[in-house]
Parts: sequence; C-alpha cells; structure tokens
Amino acid sequence: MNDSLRNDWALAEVQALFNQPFNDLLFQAHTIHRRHFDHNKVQVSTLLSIKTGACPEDCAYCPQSTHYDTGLGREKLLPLDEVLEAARLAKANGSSRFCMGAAWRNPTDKNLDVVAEMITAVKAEGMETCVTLGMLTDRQAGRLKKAGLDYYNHNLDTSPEFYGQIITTRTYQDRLDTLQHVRDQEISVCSGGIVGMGESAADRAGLLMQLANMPSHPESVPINLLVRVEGTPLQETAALDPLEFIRTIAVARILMPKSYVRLSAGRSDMSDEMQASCYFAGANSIFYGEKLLTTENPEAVRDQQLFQRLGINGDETELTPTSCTSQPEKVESAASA
Ligand code: SAM
Ligand code: DTB
Ligand code: SF4
Repeated sequence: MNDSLRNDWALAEVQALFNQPFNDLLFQAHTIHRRHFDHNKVQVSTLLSIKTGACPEDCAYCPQSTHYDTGLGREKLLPLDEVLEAARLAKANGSSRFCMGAAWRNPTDKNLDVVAEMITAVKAEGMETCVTLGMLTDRQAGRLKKAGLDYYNHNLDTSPEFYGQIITTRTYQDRLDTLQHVRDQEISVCSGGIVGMGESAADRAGLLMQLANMPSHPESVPINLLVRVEGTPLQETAALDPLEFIRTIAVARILMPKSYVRLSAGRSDMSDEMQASCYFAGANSIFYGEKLLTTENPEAVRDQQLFQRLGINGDETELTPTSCTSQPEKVESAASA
C-alpha cells in the first residue's frame, strides 16, 4: 500500500478499515507502523495538573467540571518550584516530555505569563514541553511559542455529530480554531479524543477522519479510553469492547502513519495483553507515572515490567527510571503463570 499522507478520507473508507477482519487490520497497521517508526520504541511523557478543578466547561466525561460533583476541590495554580520539582522527577524516571494541564476554558493573559515561565524553566531542564490550557487566541499561541513550547494538547474529543451530547459550552469549531492558532505558530499539535463514551462506531470513525483530514496531521494523537468518574454524567456508560479499542488504535495508525499515537487515559482498566495489542497496532507513546491529571494511571513498575516483557525500549534510555525496581523473577513467574 502507498502510505503517502492523505487528508481526504471519506467516512465510508474509514469505516471499511474498521470493519476488516481483526487480523487483516492489525497486519496492515503494524506494517505501516514499521515503515515509519522503530516498532519497539515507545515515547514516554509525564502529566501534571498545574491547576485543578472548578472548570466552567461542561464536558460530560470530566471530573474537573464545576457542573458535576465529583469530590474534587478547586486548587490554585501551582507555584513554579513545585512544577519544576515534578519535572525533574519525571525526567529522572525516564520521561522525555512534561505535559502541564490546567482546568480552564481558556487562559487569561495573566495566567499565560505564569505558564510561560513554567515552560521556559522546564525546557531548561532538558525536557520537551507540552501544555493543555483550553482555547487559545492566535496571540496567546504566539506567546507560548516564544516561551519555547514544543506541543499544545487540545482534543477534538469525538465526532462532530456526537459532540453536542458531550459538551455544550464550546463548539467543535472553537476547537478547530484553537488548533489552527497553534499550527500557525509552528507549535506541534497534540490532538485526539476519547472513546467509550457511548458513541457509535460511525462516531469513532468520524473522530479519526476529522483528525486525519486536518490540513496537517497532528504530530501526536492521544486516544483516551473513558475513565468513568463517579459524579459525571458518563459514570454508568457501558464499557467499550477492548477489541474495538484496539481497532481504533490501528485505524489511527493507518490514517496518520507518521504521527505518534498515544495510548492515553484508561490504561489502568486495560490488561497487559490489551496494551500489548495496542503497541502492536501502532500505539507508540504513553503517559507514565501513577497519576494522569486527577485520575489514576498504572503504577510505574507495572509499565516497566510490561515493557521488559515486551522488549520495548530495550537497553536504551527511554525508560530507565532511578526508582526502577524491576524484578525479573516476578516477571518471569507472571509471564509463565
Ligand atoms: N481544559 C483543557 C481542555 O479541555 O482542553 C485541558 C485539560 S482536559 C482534562 C484534556 C483532555 O483530557 C480532554 O480533552 C479529554 O480528552 C481528556 N479527558 C478528560 N477527562 C477524561 C476522562 N474521564 N476519561 C478520558 N479522557 C479524559
Ligand atoms: C489527553 O488526551 N489525555 C490526558 C492529556 N491529554 C492531558 C488527560 C487525561 C485526563 C484523564 C482524566 C483525569 O485524570 O483527570
Ligand atoms: Fe474543563 Fe478541560 Fe475538563 Fe472540559 S475537559 S471540563 S475544558 S478541564
């Protein structure tokens, strides 16, 4: 197959990719993956919530929305020294990128001055930087670029058709506009979505089609599996079939062959075998460390052991944490159990 980059996918084509027999889909995705990436390498980022809770948006999945009672309090913007300490620890534990998230509809210019300082300081520690702060104007994106920002995360979340059932306080077009401002400032784009929110198969195909049909593919595509947080309207949503999640990763890999596909929220609920299948299907980045923004992520040692069992990141430096307590005997017995 010729995988020169395309941005003219039709929904029926994307659905046809999804609907292939599983083995055909995975074979195709993995073949494309090998053509563009070292298939045994996974990039590792660490997340930090720099401002938690009390967000005015009504995203139905989100524990930080002020519209739902999820037991999260309102926290102030973290001071620079705490952010730097977390970044240094993340670096020591093998992360190459530090992602800072704030529960804002959009940052004020004053907020941005503080975040710009954080970006510059984290970059000076020798890490790549990423922030997710909500909607941005073109000028604000320019301010972040000047501070040295490498990536901006802003997700489309789902298809345009399903979007209105999940968020009413900002439009799909608002999101596309922010992504355009980020692109215009030559900041790398991190944009993906969430599956398992009760959307249809056509919505999952529609989300990936939207991402792939942007004028340039996002450099990073996070695929989140809904974390069903108590108190949010989506807390009782039926779990997505794990094979359908793996198919979503595979189709993302085929549509956006040169993008990093990030296996994002929801890994705590995934078996090792499910995650291994995602890596085979083309996922090649993760969030590492016990916490995402407010919810849990697998323990670092579980990721280290899984990478070791899969031969991911081998003897090189991607994931050689100082706190690594790899236990070969335990791993072997787990593997042979
Ligand atoms: N407030 C900013 C925004 O919405 O752009 C940044 C932070 S927001 C928490 C970043 C992304 O996390 C959301 O776009 C969504 O895709 C993901 N997310 C939030 N809550 C989630 C959940 N319960 N399960 C899975 N993904 C979630
Ligand atoms: C993304 O797509 N997933 C990350 C990151 N971008 C910022 C966030 C996941 C958040 C999950 C819910 C929480 O921990 O609050
Ligand atoms: Fe706010 Fe972002 Fe959560 Fe939506 S996803 S409620 S914008 S923090």
